[in-house]
Amino acid sequence: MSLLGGFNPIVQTIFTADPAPMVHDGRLYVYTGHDAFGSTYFTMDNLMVYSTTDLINWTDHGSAMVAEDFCWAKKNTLWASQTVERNGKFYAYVPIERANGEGPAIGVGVSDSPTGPFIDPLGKPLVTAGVWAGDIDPTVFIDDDGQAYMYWGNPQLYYVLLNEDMISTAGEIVRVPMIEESFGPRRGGPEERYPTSYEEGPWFYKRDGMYYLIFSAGKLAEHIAYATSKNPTGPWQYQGIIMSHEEKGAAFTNHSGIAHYMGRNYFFYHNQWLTHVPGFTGGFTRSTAVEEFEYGTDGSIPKLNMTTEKRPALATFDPYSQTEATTLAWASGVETKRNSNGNMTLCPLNSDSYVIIRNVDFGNGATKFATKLSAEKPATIELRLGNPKGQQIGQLEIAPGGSQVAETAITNASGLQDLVLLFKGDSLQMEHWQFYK
Ligand code: FUB
Repeated sequence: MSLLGGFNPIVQTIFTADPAPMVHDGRLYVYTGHDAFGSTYFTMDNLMVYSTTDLINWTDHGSAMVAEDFCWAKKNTLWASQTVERNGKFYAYVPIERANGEGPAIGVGVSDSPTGPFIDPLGKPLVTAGVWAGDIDPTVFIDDDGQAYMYWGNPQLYYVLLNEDMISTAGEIVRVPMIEESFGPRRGGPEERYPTSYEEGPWFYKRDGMYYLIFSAGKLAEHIAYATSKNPTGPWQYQGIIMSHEEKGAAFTNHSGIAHYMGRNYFFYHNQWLTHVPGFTGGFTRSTAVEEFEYGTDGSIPKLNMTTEKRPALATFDPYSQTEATTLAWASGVETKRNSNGNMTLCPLNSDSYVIIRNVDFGNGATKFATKLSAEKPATIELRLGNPKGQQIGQLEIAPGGSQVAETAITNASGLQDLVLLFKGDSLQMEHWQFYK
C-alpha cells in the first residue's frame, strides 16, 4: 500500500480524529477533531469541517469552533463531537473539559451554516453526569417522531432525551446496563471499570426500523463493534466486530461514524496512517479515513479493513465552475488557512508542494485557467495532468501583490483527468480557481 497519492486518509494537511459525518443539502460533511502536530496526548482545540460530493475530492472549510468559544472550557480539550441539523440550524455537540477541574462535560454550539461558526448559546455545559463521570463522545439522533436522543460516555454509556430546541434536555440521564449480551465480551476478559467490550465513541442511528449503536471497543487498542435494538433506548443486542484493532496503521484508539449518501453507505474512522513512518508514534496524531460498505440482507454490517486504495467516485469533477482552492483529493506540503477576509486559502509551504484534484472532466478541452490569490514573493504554478511530473498544460507566473487574479492559456487538457497544481514558491495564498472552455 502506498500512502502517496492514496485515497485515505482523506485529509493530509493536518491530523484529524474522531470523524462524524452529516448529509445536508446534497453534500456529505465530515466534522473531525484536530490532533495538534507533535501531540503526546489528546491535545485538540478545533472542530474541523470538510465536505464532498464525490467522496474523492474534499473541501476544507477550516475550523468552525475552538474550545475557548465555550467560556467554561479548558483550552485544547475539544474531543469527539457530532453535528446534526434541525429546522435549518446546526447543532454541534462537543465534549470539553471544564476549566474548574471537574472534568469533561458535553457542550453544544449552534450555527446557521453547516460550516459554522458555532456559538455556545448556553454559557454552560448542556449535560454532565457528574464530576469526572466520563462525559465524552456525544452522538445525537432525531427519530422519525421528532424525539432527539443523545448517547455518550466512557466507560459508562449514558443517554438522555433532548427537547425540540436541541439545547436542553428532558428527563433524567439514564445509565445503560453494561452487559455482554449488549456490548460483547471484552478482549482479555472483563475489567473493573469495563465489564464488556464497550469503551467509548458511540454512534447512534436508525435504518429500516432498526436502531444501531456502533462503538469503540476494547481492551486497547480499540476495535469497532456494534449492537442493535428495536427500541431507541435498548435493550441492545451485541452484533459483533466491524473493524479490527489489528489493521496495519491502526492507532490505539478508533472512532467511527456512518453515513448514507447518494444511495451508498460510508464508514468513517481514524487511524495513524499519516504518521505510520519511523520516528512517529502516531497514537495522538490521527487521520480520518472512509470505507464504502453494503449492509447484509439482514441489516448486518460487514467486517471492514482499513484501505488506502482507490474508491469509486460518485461524480466527475467540474473544472468550469469556481472551485475553492482548498478542494482537493491529495495534498503534499501545503497548509490551509483563512485570509484577512475570513476565506479559506491554500498555501504551499515549500517549492514542489502540490495538490491533486481527481476525476476532473475537461470535456472537449479547456483554453484558460484563472485563479484568485495573493503572493508575498514571485512564484510559479504549474498545471499538470496525472501526477506532479505529468504533462504540463499551463503555467502561471505570479507577481508579488495583494488579492489578484492570475491567468494562463491551457493546452492539451481534455477528457477525464487528475489535475495537479504544482507550486514553485512558498508565499502564496490561493482562494479559488476556474477553467474556461
Ligand atoms: O479524540 C479523543 C478521544 O480519543 C475520543 O474522545 C475518543 O473517542 C478517542 O478517539
